Amino acid sequence: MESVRKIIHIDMDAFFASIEQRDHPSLRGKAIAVGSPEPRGVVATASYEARKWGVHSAMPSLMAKKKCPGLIFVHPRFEVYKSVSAQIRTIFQEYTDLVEPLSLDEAFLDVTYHKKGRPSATLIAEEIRQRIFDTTRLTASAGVSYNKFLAKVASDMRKPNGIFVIIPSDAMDFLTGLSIDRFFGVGKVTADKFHRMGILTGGDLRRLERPQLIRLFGKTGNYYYEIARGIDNRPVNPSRIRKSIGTEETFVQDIPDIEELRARLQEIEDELWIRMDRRKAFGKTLTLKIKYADFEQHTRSKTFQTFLLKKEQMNKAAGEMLFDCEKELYRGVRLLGLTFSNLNTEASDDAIQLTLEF
Ligand code: TTP
Ligand code: MG
Repeated sequence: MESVRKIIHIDMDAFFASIEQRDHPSLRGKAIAVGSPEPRGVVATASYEARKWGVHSAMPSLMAKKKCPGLIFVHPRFEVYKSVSAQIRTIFQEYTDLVEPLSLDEAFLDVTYHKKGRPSATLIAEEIRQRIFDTTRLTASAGVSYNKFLAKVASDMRKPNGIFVIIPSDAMDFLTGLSIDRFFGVGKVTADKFHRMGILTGGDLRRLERPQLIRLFGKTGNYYYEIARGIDNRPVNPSRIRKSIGTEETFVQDIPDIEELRARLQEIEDELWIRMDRRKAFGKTLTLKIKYADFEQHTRSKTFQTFLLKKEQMNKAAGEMLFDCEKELYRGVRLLGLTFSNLNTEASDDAIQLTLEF
């Protein structure tokens, strides 16, 4: 029999906002947004008091202010957020070396074999939450299960300051009733597609066969098939946070024609946008890679002041970069690739400057 793993997902509650409320007692109990109140600014995160009014991450500041007239905007202090992030990671490391951070405020821990000799993963998760609170005066929520997918979904179920455990024998029932929007790895684009097909819950998803899902979603169809059944064998990978997200395609035959290349680039753009969406990521730098028939490779990059929040912005930039290479394309193109870097999920100082264009 395969051994069952024990995975914990820890996610800090309203991370930036809670830190601001901790450090500025006058903000406690108030509806606050971390971000810039400028017309083009967006909310990085909102306190739970503000969320009651419908304010949430990535919402344009103007809209947030309309929804919650008393909303207080607070400027971000990245150095502080990073140092709290380091504090919680030090705590995680005391329990296991298998720690995979997903962003500043969340991580997976594989505690199947761990350093402390505690009898259960749930006890470890509770102990970690307590340790985080004692050290930082901030609350975290935890999900505990036998794989990453379920642990991640679970950590959202009792937020804030809660813990939720999914044992193997409960997983199917849990997933049957779970809204498809809450599935980790299903972004807004895919959720909308599922909705249009009448798939609203895990139970609905489970009615689709594997070949059908692969036809609809490519390789990711396998992932959807498996998570609907509570299967996720991805290991907790203690490498660092992803710095870029990209996709590329090698063509069966070299393509010398700009119109055809444009069409192929569009497919790559669609795929990249889905990948970004799945991880709730936005990027500032877009890189186009072109490999010619003779294997010579060129890249072109464009970096923007603010995150590209709209697909049309990405399409436009990618199209322009391809057009810049027009004179070379007659050589025949073997491969096209498109990558986003400078991601908001990274710990960069400008992660906050998610700014919308109107
Ligand atoms: P999240 O864990 O997604 O959100 P949160 O910790 O604020 O709230 P929750 O209680 O629901 O976990 O993100 C962690 C931090 O990352 C968040 O405090 C601010 C930042 N962030 C952005 O800057 N932009 C974004 O779009 C999102 C989603 C988060
Ligand atoms: Mg969080």
